[in-house]
Amino acid sequence: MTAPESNQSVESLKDDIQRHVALTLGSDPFPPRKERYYLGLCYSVRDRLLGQWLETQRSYYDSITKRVYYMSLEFLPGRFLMNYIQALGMEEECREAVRDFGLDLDELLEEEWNPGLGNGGLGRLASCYMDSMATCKIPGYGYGILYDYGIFYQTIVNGYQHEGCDNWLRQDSPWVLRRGHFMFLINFYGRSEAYEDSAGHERFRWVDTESVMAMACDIMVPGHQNGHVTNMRLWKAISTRDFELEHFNRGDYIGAVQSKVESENISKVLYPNDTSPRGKELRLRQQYFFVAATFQDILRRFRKNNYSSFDCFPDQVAVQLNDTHPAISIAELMRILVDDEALTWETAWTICQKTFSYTNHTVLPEALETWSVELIGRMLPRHLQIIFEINRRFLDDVGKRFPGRVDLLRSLSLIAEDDGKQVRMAHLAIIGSHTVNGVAELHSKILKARLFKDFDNLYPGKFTNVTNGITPRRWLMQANPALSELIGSVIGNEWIHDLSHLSELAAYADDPEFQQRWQEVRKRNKKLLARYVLRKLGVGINPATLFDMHIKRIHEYKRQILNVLHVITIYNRIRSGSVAHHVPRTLFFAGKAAPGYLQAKLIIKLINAVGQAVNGDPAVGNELRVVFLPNYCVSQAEKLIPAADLSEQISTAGMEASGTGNMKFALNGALTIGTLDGANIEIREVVGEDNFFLFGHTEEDVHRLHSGGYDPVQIYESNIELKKALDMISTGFFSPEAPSLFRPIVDSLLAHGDYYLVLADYAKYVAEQARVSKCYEDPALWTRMSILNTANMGKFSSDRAIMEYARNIWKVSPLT
Ligand code: Z15
Repeated sequence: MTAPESNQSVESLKDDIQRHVALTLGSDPFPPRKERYYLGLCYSVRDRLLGQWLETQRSYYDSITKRVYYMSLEFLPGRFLMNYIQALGMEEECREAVRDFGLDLDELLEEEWNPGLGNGGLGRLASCYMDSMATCKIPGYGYGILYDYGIFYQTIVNGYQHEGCDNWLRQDSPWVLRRGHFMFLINFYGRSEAYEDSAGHERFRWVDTESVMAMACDIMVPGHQNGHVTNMRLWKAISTRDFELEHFNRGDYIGAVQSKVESENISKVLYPNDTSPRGKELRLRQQYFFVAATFQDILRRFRKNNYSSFDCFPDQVAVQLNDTHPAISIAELMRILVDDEALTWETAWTICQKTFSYTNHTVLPEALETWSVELIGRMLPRHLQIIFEINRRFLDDVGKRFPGRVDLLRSLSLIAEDDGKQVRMAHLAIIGSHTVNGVAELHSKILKARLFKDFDNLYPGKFTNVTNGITPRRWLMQANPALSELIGSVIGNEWIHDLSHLSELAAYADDPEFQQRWQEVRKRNKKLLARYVLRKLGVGINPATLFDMHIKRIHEYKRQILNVLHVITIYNRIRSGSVAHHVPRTLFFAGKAAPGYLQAKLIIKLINAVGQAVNGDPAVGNELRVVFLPNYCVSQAEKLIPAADLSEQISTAGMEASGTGNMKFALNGALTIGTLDGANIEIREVVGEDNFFLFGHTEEDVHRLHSGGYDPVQIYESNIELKKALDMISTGFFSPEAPSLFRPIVDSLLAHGDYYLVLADYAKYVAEQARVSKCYEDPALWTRMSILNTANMGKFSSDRAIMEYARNIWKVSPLT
């Protein structure tokens, strides 16, 4: 595949770019203009992948193999162009081709808008998994929604987050292939009607529905230089003709257009809440819309192979539910099999359980999805009936196995009765699946021991773990070319498709010459980032300082506040001249807050206010700088992570299911300061205790403290530095114009019990940060630790994770 073919030459590439500029864009190729040539290059690269894509898709049909359907309401692929170029192995050719036109490839790449079709970790994980499915040649597809508006565009105005529209399709994307002929009808509302079939059996049908069409839009996901191109199919809502006609017939033209617009709203916008569903009707409509469209596509492919019976459906189809967002799939497949295909309930249920598997991504109680019975009953009346029937049979069974255990029935039921009747989507996903997995060892343990304990007792063996992973193609090769080259120069390039090869680097950890080259690369990355920050924010930062990064969604459980308290503490020490082992630091914060999450938005304001005070204080000089980078996204992460010295992974133990940013940092040679939470634990295990900065209460401690006896006020009273920092926040030191502005933050810590145990971990955190500084003062030690982090991160490749899913859950093997 890497053999130079004729269309891989620089000359053919140049011809194609100019041809596309002229004949696809209808633009004069002279003089070469950046935006036009960027698109010309996109189309030329796309041409070279399309053939491989068609061939891959054809090979699936020829071999009639079992396929995986990765269903996710979110994908965060990041920019495509470089990913496609490197997958084709054409980076040098592309550089040269555009250089001959007087252009710079790296500048062209910056023209591309990030497709923000996800919120954070969950969406990015889905994209890493697509990359690995393609690279490992696991036959399958990603399914989701093509939102017109992705995650909002964040700006910071006067220290506050402002949300803007992310109209990413404003310019037609060359990567989205619209399949206007692939349309499925999707129904909503109406009612379920009983009738008698010809054999005299009572059956049900869904009637008087409103409908909308789902149009397929495809995006290619190439494997790394293996000729395999996986498809990501995203649905877009298009109004139905019938729907319009009804109004037109009544002479109601405006009404017709209005209802058309309304139905197309389904795929209009991504909900911006990471880990906190809001129970909005349109969101449920999105979920069912994409589920119903995907199942019509799955059935279309299944039928094409002329199977005589549905019994072999699970031998052809594995459906992975990325969180509970697509969990209504279980009721949909039951409806199809029972109502449309006339299978018995028992047969249909067996097929369902053999088809689905479910990944849980959180144990935060507020994140567990429920939908009111009222809403489901109105929007999906037949599905509600099916859910009730699933529940009835399930509870019957539990009742027989555990007679008299009413408590058990209540805790396991699909229906929660506490605050109005609610359907618990996680329970539906668990009982409708053959396997349920958590995303890191600790997380999976918590699922079994706490959150879903009764289910685990009921179905021993159903719960399992697949620790998350990240793709080394994007997160090392593409994001960090300098480090990749250095690594390649000593151990070759096998690591790109087998990350365990990085372990060969360990032999060089103490080699002074290698250490020096390692430091040079890291220094260069830091300079590049400094230049970017200067360009974007007009703020000058010093690459000689320790780059300390806390970049992720803003959420109380991720404890950005703990970091801020440390910053204020250092600030106070500098001002009072009592700095022990201080190393000049630059603190980077980045991340979005859900627009309705007021506390998180106030945290952003506080970070910026502290930054303003610190950066503007002449007493601080170059000792400490705080920057908040607006609009964190995949391509910003690619710039930040390779320049980090220190990675902040400081969530309250037990609350971060896995984290994947933690893996990206360690892979790029940053050291982690972190709690025993999520995948941090496994990262520390492989990189070694000596190469990780650990602090804080354990998950068991947290559990105990939450059961009673925790007194944050007592900690506040007894720690002078902590008290001082909190008093400064609450009395307006950082907000002189509005002294009580940050009171809600201090109140959550002191008056409302400090649920996230910030105060409980403060002292240990500050002490461990001092150890960080001390290590940083010894470059040979730090560099050794850094190299050993990269060297030992092989386990965290998403290739490893995907192969575990394939072998243990999906039962599919790679194509040969
Ligand atoms: C999300 O990004 C995550 C969990 C969720 O329940 C939702 Cl709705 C969104 C994250 C976890 O917080 C993070 O720990 C994990 O690494 C990531 O999913 C991928 O599993």
